[in-house]
Amino acid sequence: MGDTGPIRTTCAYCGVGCGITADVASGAGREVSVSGDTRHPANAGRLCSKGTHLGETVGLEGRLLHPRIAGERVSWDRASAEVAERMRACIAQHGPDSVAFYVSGQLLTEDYYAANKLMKGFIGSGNIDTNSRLCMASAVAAYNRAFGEDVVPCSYEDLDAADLILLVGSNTAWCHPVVWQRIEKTRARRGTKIVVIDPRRTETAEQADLHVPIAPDGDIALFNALLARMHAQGLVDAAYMSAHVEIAPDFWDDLACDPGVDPEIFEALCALVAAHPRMVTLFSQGANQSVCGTDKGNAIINLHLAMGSINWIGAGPFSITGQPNAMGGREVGGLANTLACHLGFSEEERRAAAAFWNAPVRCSGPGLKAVDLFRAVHDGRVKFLWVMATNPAVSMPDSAVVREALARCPTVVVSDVIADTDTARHADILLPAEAWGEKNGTVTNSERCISRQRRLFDAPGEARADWRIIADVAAAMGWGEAFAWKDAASVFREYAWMTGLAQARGKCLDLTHLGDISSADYDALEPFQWGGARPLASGYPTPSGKARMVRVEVPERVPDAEFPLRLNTARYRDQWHTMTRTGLSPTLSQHRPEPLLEVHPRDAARYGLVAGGLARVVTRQGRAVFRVDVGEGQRPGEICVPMHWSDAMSGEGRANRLPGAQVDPVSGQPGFKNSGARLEPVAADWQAFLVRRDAIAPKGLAYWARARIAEGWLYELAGEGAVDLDALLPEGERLEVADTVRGMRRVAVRAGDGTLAAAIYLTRAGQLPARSWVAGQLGQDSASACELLAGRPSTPLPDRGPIVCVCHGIGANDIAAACAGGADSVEAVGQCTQAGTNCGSCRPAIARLLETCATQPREPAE
Ligand SMILES: Nc1nc2c(c(=O)[nH]1)N[C@H]1C(S)=C(S)[C@@H](COP(=O)(O)OP(=O)(O)OC[C@H]3O[C@@H](n4cnc5c(=O)[nH]c(N)nc54)[C@H](O)[C@@H]3O)O[C@H]1N2
Ligand SMILES: Nc1nc2c(c(=O)[nH]1)N[C@H]1C(S)=C(S)[C@@H](COP(=O)(O)OP(=O)(O)OC[C@H]3O[C@@H](n4cnc5c(=O)[nH]c(N)nc54)[C@H](O)[C@@H]3O)O[C@H]1N2
Ligand code: SF4
Ligand SMILES: [Mo]
Repeated sequence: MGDTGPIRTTCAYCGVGCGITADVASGAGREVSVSGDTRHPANAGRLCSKGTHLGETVGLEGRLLHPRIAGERVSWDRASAEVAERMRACIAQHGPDSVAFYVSGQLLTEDYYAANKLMKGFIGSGNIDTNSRLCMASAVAAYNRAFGEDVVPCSYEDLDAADLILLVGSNTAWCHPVVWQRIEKTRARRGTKIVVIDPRRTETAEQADLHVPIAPDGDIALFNALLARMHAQGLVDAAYMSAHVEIAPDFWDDLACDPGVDPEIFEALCALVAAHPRMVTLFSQGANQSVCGTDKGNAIINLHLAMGSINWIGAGPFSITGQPNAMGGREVGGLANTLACHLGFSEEERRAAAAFWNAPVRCSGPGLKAVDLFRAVHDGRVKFLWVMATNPAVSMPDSAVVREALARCPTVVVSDVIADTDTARHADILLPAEAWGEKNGTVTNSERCISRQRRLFDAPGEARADWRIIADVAAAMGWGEAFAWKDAASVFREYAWMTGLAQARGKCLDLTHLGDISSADYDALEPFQWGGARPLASGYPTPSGKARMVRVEVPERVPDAEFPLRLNTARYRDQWHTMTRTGLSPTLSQHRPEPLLEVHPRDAARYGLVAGGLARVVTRQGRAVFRVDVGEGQRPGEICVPMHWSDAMSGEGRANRLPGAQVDPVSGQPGFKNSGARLEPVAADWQAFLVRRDAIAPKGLAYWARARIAEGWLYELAGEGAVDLDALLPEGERLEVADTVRGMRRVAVRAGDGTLAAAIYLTRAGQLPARSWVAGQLGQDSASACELLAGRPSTPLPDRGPIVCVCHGIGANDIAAACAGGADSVEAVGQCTQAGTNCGSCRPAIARLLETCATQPREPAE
């Protein structure tokens, strides 16, 4: 695109919605250097590790560049016509509800609007749902129940002003790192207290003033008990309640219950809440992803309403969103249970939408929610499924059924940026979409701030904007006039006008002032918050104008003798979901190169697991294999695995083989974080690691997982019996050593030009060399045969240990050395080693290492 100067855009990843300043190198390449946008209100210049390393994931590796039907490259005209034709035939034969779209909070608002309009306006079905169902649906339902509209009543500035911040089911330091840094700053400035309510001792929990290690789904008991205590102590805000809150007369009866946590911890929590009405509760997946997630949301909101801790600076119940545009999807109405723009499905609302769109809007009510939608695909009620910007074969619960559904469905269309995803493997028709850095439009972050994502590079191959892909199909269906937008700005203007329908019905959502925005002004649009900082301060959008306190009951706990452990699933700091993009970054892949099973020492002993060995998790739905990580961070009886690894990235490390499809009855959100499970050790009589230039999927092993390194891939492997090296190594000149007594084998393969093409290090009993030096030799020709087979340079390098600071490549051993040398704070470690001085995402990890060092006896001085 030539030398355009820095471009201001928004991060591709989480719902913090950080602004980015992107410097695109001139020339035809796709080089970009990324820094935080100091003028963006979400981050004021900060970026976390994922944002900082975005530049590593904009290459064309793995990209889907052309439309394909049954694997064959076709023209766009042919592809759009085929999608339209199959959809038309399906509707004609089986009715509109036999087609469905499954979309994503990673679409831009303009894409989302187009998809929703096509389905609900023209096709005539409510069957469009989104991965936000797996993410925010419970929070949406809780807000709707309490406020009469899906409105987040808080802003990030509340985090700057709060005296107390409760983090409920949120590993903020890893999943919303820039928000976390903001919270830490507030604490440093004004002594804000931080409470983390999470069964696991995460890096966030370690930094808290109080960690409340509740039982899985113990939130309702905790919040009900807390609220009952505040009521008993006369701390509810009677004046606020009588003016602004509807409450059933018997609400307080029998509310008090066992909080389910250590009495001392409960007393400490009560004291903090009693003393600090200027309190924000930030809640995330530990609250939402539960079969009682909506009730958890309302339990949290109840506390804020009762204490009057809402609608003033520094106070409120704040559901923090996950995806960059989860909020935009909620606003345009992309969930199956909204029609569009915060409208429901009443006759009157449907008529209004029909008039606005000049469309029939025949859908009579809400469509199928994600889990039900895939059930309907599975049992043949839905026969045409179009998946956009999400990877349900990996991210949906009970994925064996989801995969079977995809395999059975007569037509699966997938719009993605990557060619080989687990979901794309099931597609009949693949449509190449523009990726981050190419697409152009708007996103809304957690605090309702709308910002622009701007194009940095030309779209590669034939990739198109998602909204345009949809519009082209609509045109091929004969609805071209209603989808004749010439650019993203035109889509945005139409959407902005449509919010007038919400505004006219007393809702807060209103963007009509942008209905006539010129394309130039749209291009220059500065980030802005719809609804202002506190949109509910002037009244609640319910018929009475009051908020509602919803009585929620403590769920019963049913023990399961066959699957006695509780399985939790969570995220890693430097990976994004199903790893289709972050999995391509060598830097980001260092933090957790493998999927770990976190288990308490007591359970490890009980099930015969050893640290660093392998374990199989078994549930009613399936089984999966992980590397064992023994630690006190898990409560006894509970285990945790990461959600990220797919079949493309590992042998059996895909977490969603495990959870069942139980959902919250109100929101339809699955309970990903609390499934019955048991453990088995995995017997492997050899283990190995392999580096090679290309991606392979080894067969017949007990375990494998791959991680990106600079010049290729690093594979961890384990298996039983004989090893078929030919299946693992490419052709080339082989250097080999073997020690049959010790069961050691090492083979290095050199390409014709003398560079290292692959190397495998295998052992049946002993240790393997450090990965980092070997990984660095791939594609190089400087190491001698001796060095390659030894797996280390002739002049040994210090072993840095597991990499903690990915920006500067600083390992745990470097930090331990700094600590032994007298560095006693995160800052001091930064001064000695540089660790933690760039993006800061690893600061909690450094703090943890400092604590371990401090409790270990110092080596006597020499
Ligand atoms: N690095 C990274 N950041 C991300 C993402 C990513 O993939 N990687 N994804 C983004 C998206 S889409 C989302 S939705 C967010 C999610 O952000 P988070 O919600 O912070 O992420 P999770 O790790 O899924 O879950 C948070 C915590 O909930 C805890 N938990 C489990 N069960 C319970 C319970 O019953 N009660 C309570 N109180 N806590 C419980 C878990 O132990 C876990 O530590 O992250 C966003 N940011
Ligand atoms: N066990 C377990 N499962 C979970 C969760 C959990 O905590 N535990 N969390 C759930 C949550 S909160 C979420 S949000 C989901 C996320 O799950 P997914 O949405 O399935 O995860 P992603 O890997 O983000 O998938 C996005 C896909 O869209 C593609 N893509 C990226 N950008 C674009 C674009 O602009 N256009 C198009 N067309 N495609 C694009 C990517 O290549 C990728 O294939 O996972 C859910 N699943
Ligand atoms: S916190 Fe990190 S991942 Fe989230 S938007 Fe900011 S830079 Fe991107
Ligand atoms: Mo999410």
